[in-house]
Amino acid sequence: MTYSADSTRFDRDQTALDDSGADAAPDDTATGAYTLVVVSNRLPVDFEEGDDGAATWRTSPGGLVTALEPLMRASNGAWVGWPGVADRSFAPFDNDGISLVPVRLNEEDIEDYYEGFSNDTLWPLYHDVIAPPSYHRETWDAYVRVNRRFAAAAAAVAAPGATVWVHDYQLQLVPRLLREARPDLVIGFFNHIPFPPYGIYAQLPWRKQILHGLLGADVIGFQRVADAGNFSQAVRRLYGYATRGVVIDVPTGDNGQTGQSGQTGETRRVIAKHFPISIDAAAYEELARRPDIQARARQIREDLGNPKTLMLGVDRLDYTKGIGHRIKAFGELLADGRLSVEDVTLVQIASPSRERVSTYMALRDEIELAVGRLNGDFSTISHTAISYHHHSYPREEMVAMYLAADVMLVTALRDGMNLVAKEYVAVRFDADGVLVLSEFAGAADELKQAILINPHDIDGTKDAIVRAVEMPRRERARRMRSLRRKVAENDVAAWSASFLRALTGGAAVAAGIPDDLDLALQNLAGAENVLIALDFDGTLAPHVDHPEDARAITGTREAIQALLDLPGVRVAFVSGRALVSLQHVAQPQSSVLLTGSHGIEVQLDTPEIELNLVSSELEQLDTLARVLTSISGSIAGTTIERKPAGLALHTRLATEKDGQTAQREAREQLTDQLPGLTVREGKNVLEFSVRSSTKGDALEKLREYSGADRVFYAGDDVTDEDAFAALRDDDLGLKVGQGATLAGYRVRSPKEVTQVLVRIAALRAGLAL
Ligand code: GDG
Repeated sequence: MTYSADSTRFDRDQTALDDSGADAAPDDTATGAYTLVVVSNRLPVDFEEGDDGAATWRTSPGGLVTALEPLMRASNGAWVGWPGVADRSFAPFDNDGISLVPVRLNEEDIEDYYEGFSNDTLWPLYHDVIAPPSYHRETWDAYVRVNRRFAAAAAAVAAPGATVWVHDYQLQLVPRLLREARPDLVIGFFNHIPFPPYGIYAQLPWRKQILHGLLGADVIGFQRVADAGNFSQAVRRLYGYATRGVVIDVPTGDNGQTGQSGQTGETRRVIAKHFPISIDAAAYEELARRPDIQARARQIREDLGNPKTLMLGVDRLDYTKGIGHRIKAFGELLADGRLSVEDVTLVQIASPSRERVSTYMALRDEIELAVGRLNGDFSTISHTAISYHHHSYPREEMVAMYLAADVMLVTALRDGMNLVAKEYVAVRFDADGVLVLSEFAGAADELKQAILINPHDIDGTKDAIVRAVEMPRRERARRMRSLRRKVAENDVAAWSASFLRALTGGAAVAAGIPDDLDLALQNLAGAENVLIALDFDGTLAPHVDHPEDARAITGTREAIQALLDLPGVRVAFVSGRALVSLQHVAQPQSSVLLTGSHGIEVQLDTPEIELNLVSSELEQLDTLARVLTSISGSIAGTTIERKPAGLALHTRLATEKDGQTAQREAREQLTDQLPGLTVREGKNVLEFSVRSSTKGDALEKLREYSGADRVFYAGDDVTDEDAFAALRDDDLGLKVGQGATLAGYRVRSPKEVTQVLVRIAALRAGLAL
């Protein structure tokens, strides 16, 4: 098999994937049998060599295993990963009811793929270059080689049509490699660490190959909204693909080299969205309620001399965690006399990590020097300022420490999520303890009742620590209760379920209204003010060959009228069509609120269509018109069409060569002059828009305008995913038909949608049907 360093593609004349890890390849009995395959760098087990040289395996109880275990068992799942020991081959085996498929890594792979490219290039780059990333072509080659081996192992065990869920930055090429080898698979990817802003990501010499690799997935999950946004921006900047909210249109013919689609103009829809990871909150609480663990927590405090305040930091010894900043702030507080070593002790667990990477060796020296200095300056014979531990502890001991700690310090400079913050909250069933949390940790998006800090601001961090130490019991309890609700509602099972729901979502959809949907409708119908927002094509009206012929199915109009007749109900249509066209086909009653062109056009209880472009957008529109008019004036057969917030360049009547030239010219000049422009590619048409509005934006506007406290949204298309993404916990999303979705419910066709509308009206009117 041949491979070129600047491409992630397979050589097509070979049938097998990479066989350099053939000794790790699964045996025949396992091949192609699994309907759910998880792929991660490490298997969820630790290897131990018995005296007789035989392998024994101990489950490493990570959150991911806990979350996926029941699913894996129920759905015939396999886990593909490295068993954590170099140069050893193992046949696939069963551990605790899960099939494990080991991938072999030799010493060189570990050095170059894992310690090199993953941990010395991607890790610092993705964490905002807190440490300088290294860029070496040999380690990139190793990354590609090992990614191919993981993809080969996954492809070999996945059943036809199986779902494969790939995890984390070590395996970003796997989605594309898998798609090329096995187009039948449904492929998801989750990035556990941040995705950096374009200005930083752009440093990576292999930035296009990585994006191309990831875009092989159907759903790409991130921790934070901002991470997904950074990713979509990188895709726009480097490939020029159309992105709308969470949806990216990836041309199917693009080989990743040019960013241009093939001849067909066909695209594949990829969803890039945040799915914040969590923990098994109930399991942590259960441990915390154990009397022996509570006794241990008391013992810990006693052993430390019963300080008034015990502060705790728990981190892998990593430069992203801001351990140095924490120690500096604590040291200054002791020096200023705002805290005293008699009253306050900081316990710092720094679990050993990546000890062969030189940046980590230097970090350890730096931290241990700082701890030593601080203790030398401030500790007394009876009181130690920092109780520092460079080891790993069993989970029970961690829980006892969380229970013992009055203040938990999470001061990460950049962190995908930070599970320690969530674990601390889950453990504190006593509704006590204060969490000081860096706003640069993903957890800060959800845990807003923590004391949020910017760890670079040492004075601010010091003030936050003092505030935490002095916080009255009532405030502590109020904040902790609210934090606990967040973590309990969104535990790791909810996380994996929502990711997999978005990824797989329904094969054949049965006719009728399913029971769980009916229950949700009953719940919704009780809301004070409710907004019923509906996509039109494919949702109320079946798809037809000529868009102007689309009509809602019989009974829809009456159902909508019944809703309009009720107090506290507003009905809206949310369409991708231009409003004039929507009015033509839908012929809505006058009190129906209308939004068209994916939210660019709005008509709310007035005869006028609003199109509120701001002045910078009007200027862009002028530039756009100037560039396209000049291109179409000089290339025969090309025409331009004005759209509500943009222009389209049509090349249908031009020769193929002229058409391509016109499109290339337009792209090049406009990328240069208007980098923020949204581009959508269709068959023989290139559409540019100065506003990247989505149906999600439309829905937000309608929610605000109608003052609704609950929203119902029904849609069938991938552009409706933006609207589903904008729904809140109490809202109800209804997907019509098959395909990946973020909606909570699904029905088969417009016929069921009309039945649902009739049902809502009846429930609301107090009539049981
Ligand atoms: C990556 C992302 C994201 C630590 N020391 C011990 C120990 N731990 C456990 C903690 C926690 C886990 O390790 C660390 O998770 P974090 O989320 O804090 O950080 P990373 O390892 O950097 O994880 C991160 C995560 O992936 C998940 O997506 O949140 O942002 O960087 O569970 O409790 N556990 C035990 N002994 C120790 O000494 N038993």
